[in-house]
Amino acid sequence: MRYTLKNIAILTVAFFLTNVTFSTSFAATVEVEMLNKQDKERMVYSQKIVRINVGEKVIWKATSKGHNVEFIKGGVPQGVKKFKSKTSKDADYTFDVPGIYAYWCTPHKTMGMIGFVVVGDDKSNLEIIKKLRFSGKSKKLAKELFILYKIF
Ligand SMILES: [Cu+2]
Repeated sequence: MRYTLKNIAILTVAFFLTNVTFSTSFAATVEVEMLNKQDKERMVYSQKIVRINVGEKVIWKATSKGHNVEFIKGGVPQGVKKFKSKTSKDADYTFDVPGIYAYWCTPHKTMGMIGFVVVGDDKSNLEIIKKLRFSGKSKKLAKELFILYKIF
């Protein structure tokens, strides 16, 4: 191919189109805020259920202090190592294993500060997730989320 101006223009456009496709399909990152208050709720993640593709990342912003993210024991796909972030610090996690991940904020796990990440639309660990023991306010909330969002 000759390096005419027209060919260079075509190559440039092709290059940008490829990059755009890549960034939309692989580089998605979801941001969740850790908050003391959102509307009428106290001690809450800004999004309770996040759906992402395999390999995508969630960032939890420490917008309010005193919160963290801890994967619930038995509440993640098999083979996933435990994860517990530092209180009052931003945290991030890249989800390479498909399935449902249940997590809570360690200090507020009985106050309804729970969240779920569904990776790759894989619900194969659904029955295990349903059997997780939540207590206090989180018990009712988990049940409501299961019904409201119909993912479980
Ligand atoms: Cu908290």
